[in-house]
Formats: sequence, C-alpha cells, structure tokens
Amino acid sequence: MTRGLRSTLLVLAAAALVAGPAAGARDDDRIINGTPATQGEYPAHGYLAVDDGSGTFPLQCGGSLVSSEWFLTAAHCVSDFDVTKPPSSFFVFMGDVDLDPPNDAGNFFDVVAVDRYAPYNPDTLENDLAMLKLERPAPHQPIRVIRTNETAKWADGVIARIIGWGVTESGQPSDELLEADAPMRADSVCQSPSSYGPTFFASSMVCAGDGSTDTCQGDSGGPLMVPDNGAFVLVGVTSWGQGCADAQFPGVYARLGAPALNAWVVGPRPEARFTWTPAHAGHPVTLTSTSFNPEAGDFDTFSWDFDADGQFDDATGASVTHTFPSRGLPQVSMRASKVDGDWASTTQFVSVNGLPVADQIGPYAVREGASVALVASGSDPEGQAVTYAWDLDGNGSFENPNRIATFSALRIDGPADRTAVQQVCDVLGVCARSATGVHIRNAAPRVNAGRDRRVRRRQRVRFRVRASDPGLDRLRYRWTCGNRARGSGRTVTCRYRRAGRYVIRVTVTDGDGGVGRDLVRVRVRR
Ligand code: 4AZ
Repeated sequence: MTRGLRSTLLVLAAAALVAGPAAGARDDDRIINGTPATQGEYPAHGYLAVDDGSGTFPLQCGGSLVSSEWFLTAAHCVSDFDVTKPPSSFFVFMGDVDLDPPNDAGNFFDVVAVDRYAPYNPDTLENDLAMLKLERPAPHQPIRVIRTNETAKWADGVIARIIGWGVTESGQPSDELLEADAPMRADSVCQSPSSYGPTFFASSMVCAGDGSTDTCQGDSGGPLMVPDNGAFVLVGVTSWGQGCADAQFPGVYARLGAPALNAWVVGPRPEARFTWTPAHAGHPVTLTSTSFNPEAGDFDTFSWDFDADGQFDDATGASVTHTFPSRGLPQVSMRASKVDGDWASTTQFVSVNGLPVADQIGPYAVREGASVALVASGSDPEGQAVTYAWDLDGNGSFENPNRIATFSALRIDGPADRTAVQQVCDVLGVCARSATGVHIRNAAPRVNAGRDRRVRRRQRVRFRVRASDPGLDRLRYRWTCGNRARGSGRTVTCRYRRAGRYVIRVTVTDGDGGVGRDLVRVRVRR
C-alpha cells in the first residue's frame, strides 16, 4: 500500500470511470435520488478501487465486509471478462463516507487474495460474486449475510436499502456516500417480457427498485440490505441493470438468499455465534460460544457484552454464566478473536423467562379426623403451562404431584395449625412456592350411652358408654343416675329405691373443651 493512493482515490472519484458491464449511464440516469449517509452508518461498506491495467486505479466498485478479513463484491468488478485480476489490482477503502478528502478515520487495505465465485458467467452475469481477502483484519463491524431460511425478510415489497458512491442523477459519481430505499420486486416482474425477460435468472439474481431510486454505475459490488432487528442484513450484491432508475428495469442484484450463492458466501467464513441454556430472571444462565473459523487456528478469545454498551467487558471465556435480573429479550453480544487479529462478533436476543408465580391461597380449615382438598393455584408470566405439587407435611419434599391434594386430619388432635406448601413449576422446571395455613378444628366426642332399660327397685343397673374422639384425646366421663347418684368412668352402676322413670345422662369431654352427651331412660318397677 503506497501513500499516494489517497490522492489517486480523489482523482478516481472525480473521474467517473466505472467498472461494470452496463453500457453507460443514460442521460436521465439518476445511487440515484439518494441522500447522504451519516458517518459510521454503514461500517461494513467499502470502496473498491480497481486497476484497469494501466497501473492506476480508475475503476470504482463497492463491497461489503462480511467477516473481519473478507470483502464481498461483484465478480464483474474483479474480472477482465472471464479472467480474474490479481490481488495487486485492488485496494479497499473503508471507514469514511466522504471520498473528498478521505479523512483519517478511513482505512486503506491491500488485497491478498481474490476468490471469484466459480459459476460466475461474464456473458449473462449470473452468479456475480467475488470475495477479496484483506491484508489484515478490518476494525469495522461486518454486515450479517441473510440465511436461506429468511426469505420473508426480503420478500416482494419489503423496502430495501441501497448505498454507494456511484453515479447519481447528475450523471457523475458521488464523493459522498449516498443511501436510498428501494422496494424488493417479485422475480416475475423482472422476468416479464416488458422487463428483462429471460435475461433475468432468478436462480442467482434478485431485483429491487421502482424507478424512483436505484443503484447505478460505480455502485456495483455494494450492498442491497433489508431491515433486521434494528440493523441491516445483506440480501444482494449490486450487479447490473438496464440504465438506472427506469421503472421498467429494476436494479439487479446477486441473490444471496439462493442456497448455492449463500453457501459459498457464508459457509467458509469465520462466524461468531453462541447458544444458551434456558434463561430465567434471577437464575444463572450459561452462554456458550459455537463460533466457527475455517482458517488455521480457531478463535481463542471470547468476550461478552451483557449491558449493550458496545463494550465487550462484561465477561470472557468460551462459556460464561450470567444472571439476567428481569424477564424480557435482552441483547447479548459476543466477540470472538484470534491472536492474529481476526475477529467476529454477533448480537443475539436472549429470551429470559419470568419466574412462575405461586398464588397466595388459603388458609384452609378442617375438623379433626376429617380431610380437606387443597387446590394449588399459580401462573406463568409467559402464559405457558405450569405443573403443581404439594408438600403436605412440611418436610421439604413435594410428595403429592397433583394440583389438588387431600389434607387428612385423621390423626391430628385439634385445635392445631399446620402448614402446607404448594409448588408451581413452569415448563423449564423453574418453580415458585407458597405456603398456606391449615387450621384443624377440635370436634366433640361421639357418645353412645346404650339402650333404654327396665329394672326392679333396688336392682343394680350398669351403664356403659361408648365414646370416640376424632382428635385422639383422652376422654373424661361424667354420669348422673337421675336420682342423686353420680359417677365417672366408662361405666356407672345406679340403683333406685323408688319406682318411676329416670333419665341417666353421660357427658364426655375431650382435652380441648369438646363435649359430647347422651342419655338413657330407665323404668323402675315395684
Ligand atoms: C453498474 O454498471 C450498474 N441500475 C449497477 C447497477 C445498475 C446498473 C448498472 C442498476 O455498476
């Protein structure tokens, strides 16, 4: 790289000599109807200066950085018909929107290898792709290349973005990088007889533009981009067209969504990527690099940006753990690099689930000796299904795996208070718990003093009570014989001097103030 190239570039930019197969800008050619791009808006975009064989660099193309060392452009920009030019025929300029003069933010790069896509056909301009390897990794952010399964992103009618320093409506190329929007067009439009007919090959070409804006000579090799989560993703490489900004003849671009072209562009390039375990707010999640570098020596350093401040200073390592404080779709970026300076980065949106909610339920009440159904209740902030379980005995083990659990007070002496804990788990197995009180009420003893009797005077008569208490209490018995006599215990013996009718009453109390009563009638004969 020689120092004189900056001034050469200026001369070139003014020279309006452009690479490419188109016959020449027509008078009404008008990046046509663009507006100036702002500095730094398209960091992957570069100016490709091409030697025409004279040893100067009068030919102009564009191109896009798709990894830190690979610059994607059009095959026709690197060719003399079917001959691929040597690396010394090129240099790349990046980092400045302005060519007059290119400021110090700009970088010049020599090219060390030219890889023209083998299926390129210089006659039909099918498969118009080439890749230049830069002498060193560029510090600019490469643009993401569309994947073959993302066809909806660049469907007919989607508004695409085109940029370049090529010919404007004045007929001259621009010193300022210009940008414009152009709608993606259906293949059928460009294949129609009133457009390109059979010279448009949808297998490797896609077209965009409605005549109001367009790419033009000098823009070749540059990007056709569509919106992608607040950024742009590359879907085409500026290739050719009949004139510029002609409504009947949209601009034609190499079709990066076509599987073969896509595989050639994306397959062998280094790529930063990562995966992660299911993420929940407040729980650590493990993020692991699955980055790929086809060149000798894999990536060896990985640094992470969790707070979206653009600084990869939040963690380092191929596998890291991070705890996201709240649910949502936080942006995570990772930068992978190699000792030789090659690097790649990626930004992904990590879906962080909220925690399931265990509702506050109860308190429940149940009579001693009886049982009550406890119904768990909860929800998932993502609206997904939840599963329930109960710990009824407070031992920390959720032995009952159902939403409805039976709490049995069969062997519990009331009044008493117990705690049951419900657990609500989401599909990923993260759980919330809440406790509910269960109050066990005391119940009165059940009492049966037996059948009525008939006896004679002075005869002893023995009564026996059968009593049971649901609360397992020790019971106390009080009898009255109906004359003055009293008794205690499970049995009582009464005697009557006078004939008549008597009522024998028994009162049974449990230890908790519960009272049960019964009576027996006795008829005493003479
Ligand atoms: C060219 O010659 C060129 N209107 C690029 C794009 C278009 C035409 C010509 C599309 O570089």
